Amino acid sequence: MGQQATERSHGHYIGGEWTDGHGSETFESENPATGETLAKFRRGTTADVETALEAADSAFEEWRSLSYIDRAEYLWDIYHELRDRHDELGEIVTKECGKELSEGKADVTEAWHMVEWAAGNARHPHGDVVPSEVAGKDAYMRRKPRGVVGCITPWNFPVAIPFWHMAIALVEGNVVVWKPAEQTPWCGQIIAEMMADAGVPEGVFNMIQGFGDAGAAIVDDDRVDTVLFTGSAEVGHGIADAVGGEPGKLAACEMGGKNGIVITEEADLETAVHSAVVSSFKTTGQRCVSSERLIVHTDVYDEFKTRFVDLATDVVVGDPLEEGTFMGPAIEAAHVEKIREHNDLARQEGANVLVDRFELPDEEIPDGHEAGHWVGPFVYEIEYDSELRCLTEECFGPHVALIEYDGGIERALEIHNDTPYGLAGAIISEDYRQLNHFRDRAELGLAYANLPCIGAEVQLPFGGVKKSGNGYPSAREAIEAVTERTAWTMNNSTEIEMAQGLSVDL
Ligand code: UN1
Repeated sequence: MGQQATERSHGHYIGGEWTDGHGSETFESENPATGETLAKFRRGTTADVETALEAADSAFEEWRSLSYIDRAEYLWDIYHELRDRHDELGEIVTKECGKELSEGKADVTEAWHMVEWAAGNARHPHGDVVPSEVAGKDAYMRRKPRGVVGCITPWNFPVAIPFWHMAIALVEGNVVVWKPAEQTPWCGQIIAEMMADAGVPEGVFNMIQGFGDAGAAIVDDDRVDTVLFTGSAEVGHGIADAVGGEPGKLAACEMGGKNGIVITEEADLETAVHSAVVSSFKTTGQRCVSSERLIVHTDVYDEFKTRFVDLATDVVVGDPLEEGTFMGPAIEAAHVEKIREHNDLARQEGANVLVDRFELPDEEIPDGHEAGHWVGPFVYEIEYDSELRCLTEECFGPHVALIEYDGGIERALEIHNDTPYGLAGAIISEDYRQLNHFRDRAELGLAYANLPCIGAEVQLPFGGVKKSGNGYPSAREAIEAVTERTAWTMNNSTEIEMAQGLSVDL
């Protein structure tokens, strides 16, 4: 499927074949900047999930028997294709999820970085050699694939995040059943085509287009050994609960955040303003790592506020394919409403609104894009109070609060940590003691100093604490979720000598 939308509806990829599946319903992929239909897809049913799980299950034995290096070969093909088609795919990402073009391309870059990391990992030593307390014994830890890995991925990184999950799962010898986000099925289709073109053996990789019912069917099935999920806290907590009750089954979920940036009295304000604008408004605030709280020391508050408000007033909201656009539209009409509700909630809770570009004026909407899901920055200041819902509930949009604090870094951290989430955050300060204190005490998984809190590199662990996650479905740490560990102890002598001095006299 190339750059053009087609009339026919695209199906699922199951057991090495394209299929329309059991259902008759279809759904459409929409360009959020124009409202135009990009392509039509078959809506997967629980019966399609069943077929995919069967195909995966029967492919497992053969796939796990290959060497790591042989499994990685298939991914190297995909790595080259992602690189060769980088710009073309970046444009498709932008058309389907509305991120501006440099971000659409960065999504593809992140995907090939992840594939490179996972395939390269095949030649990396795995496991530990452990000294035995008995001289005649060898002890070590060996990893084994868990089996069927169910992957459920979000629309905001429609190429990168599927590879966060799947690349490492496959290299480690697992088979995959994947449901792309229903908002970005075109990217799902392209990734499945890549897997097919790379010759990934039948049943090893399966893709079902569909909605929450298909996702739930993956999560609930007994054949699924691990569920990897990246997406909303609401869905992720449901998955964690469903899987948590089943011994032997694992879920690694990475969810939302109410991410904060602390700007201390020692901050370089240029760095602060730059980091805050990028973290709050890039991707239209629709990253799980986007910042929605700026916690600013009273000594620099007024100057920071003036400069931040100026930039928030000026950032270009527009056609994401156009050079010079800073942020594109929201993903869909329902999400615009959700952002509106968060803005209203802040107002009801006493926000002093500094920038309200939520209803983008007609003259700012690019020609031919009137049906797009436009929203602009919403910036407010509010006095900190731990009871405020607007400071604890995630909006997932260009919605950000300025909170003034007085006191030391401890006070900033008290405010920073006062959310149920703990995904990403940053501190802007020239004082290394403040930086180190933030690193050690901020409750989060991804901490940045003098940088925006978006833009993590794939070789670092990506995940959060508290309500932001219960495991790492991505990057380096995902290996833990897709492998079992066998502690192997082998006797090299003819005597049986036990650990802990246990006697074996018969
Ligand atoms: C997300 O926010 O949903 O760290 C994923 C980043 C990207 C991944 C973001 N590498 O901003």
